[in-house]
Amino acid sequence: KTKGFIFDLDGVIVDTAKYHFLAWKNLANSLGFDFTETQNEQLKGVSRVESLKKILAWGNTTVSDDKFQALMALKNTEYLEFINKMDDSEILPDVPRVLDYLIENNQGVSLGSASKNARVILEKVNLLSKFKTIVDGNDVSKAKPDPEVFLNAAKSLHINPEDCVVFEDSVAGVQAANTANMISIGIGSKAVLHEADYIFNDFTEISTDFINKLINN
Ligand code: B16
Ligand code: MG
Repeated sequence: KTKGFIFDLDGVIVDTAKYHFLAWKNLANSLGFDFTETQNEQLKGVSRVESLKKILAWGNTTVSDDKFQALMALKNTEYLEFINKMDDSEILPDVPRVLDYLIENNQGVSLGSASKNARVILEKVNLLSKFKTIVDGNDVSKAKPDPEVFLNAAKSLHINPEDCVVFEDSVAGVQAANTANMISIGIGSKAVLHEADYIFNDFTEISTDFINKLINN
């Protein structure tokens, strides 16, 4: 049977979360405040606009619409400086093994990311060709935990949502997958991702047996 396997990007395929954090932190600092790594969890999987809204609220800061746009552009410029230095050494462990196994077994493989920079990142790490379809921040109007991104990915693969599996590192993304009626696989800590159907620290813990079960059940 052909199932759909939808991969989140940031935190699942590559650890760009650290670059988002650095760039947002610098932006907050330039506005005269700071935020913690615990607060940063709430930015994972969340769109650029929603991220900036949260950060400004943390700093009790309000800005005009023009300034808001300028701040987003500033953050993205700094973020892209980190992205431009990336190469395939930044792919998280065993991600290529799992991708290749799914492709060899004729499964539908799609990207479901909130990032508007998804394509450029996949190009930098040389994984663009592995994905049959890509749904990213340019294709959706509602941010995770809304299921739109994953439902669009299922549609792009011509596979029913119930036959899709989502790999996610964020709470918002796990919730989006659950709402979409997909199998949710959390990549990260059990304490954070407890709403997921299955949780692994990383892809090295995902066995061929486990993938076969997902394909065949
Ligand atoms: P950009 P994902 C998400 O990517 C990140 O987790 C989130 O922190 C970021 O704000 C969002 O992309 C938007 O990214 O500014 O590049 O459009 O985890 O959904 O792959
Ligand atoms: Mg993510």
